[in-house]
Amino acid sequence: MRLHELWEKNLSARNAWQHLPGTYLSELLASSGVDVVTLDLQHGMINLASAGDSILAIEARGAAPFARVPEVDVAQIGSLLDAGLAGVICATVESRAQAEALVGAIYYPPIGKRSCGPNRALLSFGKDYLDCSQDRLVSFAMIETVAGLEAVDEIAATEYLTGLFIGPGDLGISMGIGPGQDRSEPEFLEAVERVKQAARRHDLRLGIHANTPEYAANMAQQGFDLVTVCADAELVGSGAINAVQRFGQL
Ligand code: 3PY
Ligand code: MG
Repeated sequence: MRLHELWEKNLSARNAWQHLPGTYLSELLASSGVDVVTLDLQHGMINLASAGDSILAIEARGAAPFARVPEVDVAQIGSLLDAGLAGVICATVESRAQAEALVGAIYYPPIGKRSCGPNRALLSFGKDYLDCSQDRLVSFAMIETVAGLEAVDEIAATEYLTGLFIGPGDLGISMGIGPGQDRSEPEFLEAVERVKQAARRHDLRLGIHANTPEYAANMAQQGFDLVTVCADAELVGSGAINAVQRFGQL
């Protein structure tokens, strides 16, 4: 899979964020050249059945299907992975125990506790899926609260966790500097540095959400391995506003 090849070469992967359900939308995003499409099951309008369909569509267009989930729900994560999901980004991880639960939900024994029933994942990854899933499936713990920041070292020390993913909006709110993306407040950049250092110490991948490809590129240059370069709702919304403005007032 392209994602792991990029990471082996220490290149960053480009992520598209999908909030709205639909396989055609998934195909459009995955065909853009991004390496990952993340289905948002926390703040998006995508349910489990729709995510299953989108996983096929994303995979068919050569990108890796990821999902952002609101919490470690073993049943939900298991179903998504059995359908062929390649990576899980779990919101609001604030402790080592939560990070361990995440790893436990994704990987099979003896690493984790995932129940065996890979079904469609065998078609996505091949017959050796059970033996190789620990090398192929990606687990990101989102650091997006002060509590998560305080615990970032113990979270990063979780065995088999792939990486840390910063949620700038929630992190800013939790820090008392308000919501926002693509931020450059000194205290926010300090928090980013703290997450970066923890990831470096424990040899983890680093991800961050961004609202513009320029900010994402800047983060990629600073060593982030997974950066969001676009999101469906913003693309449609800003495209429509742009069209109306260009049409003008008759
Ligand atoms: C945040 O900015 O809080 C996020 O969760 C980004 O998706
Ligand atoms: Mg968030």
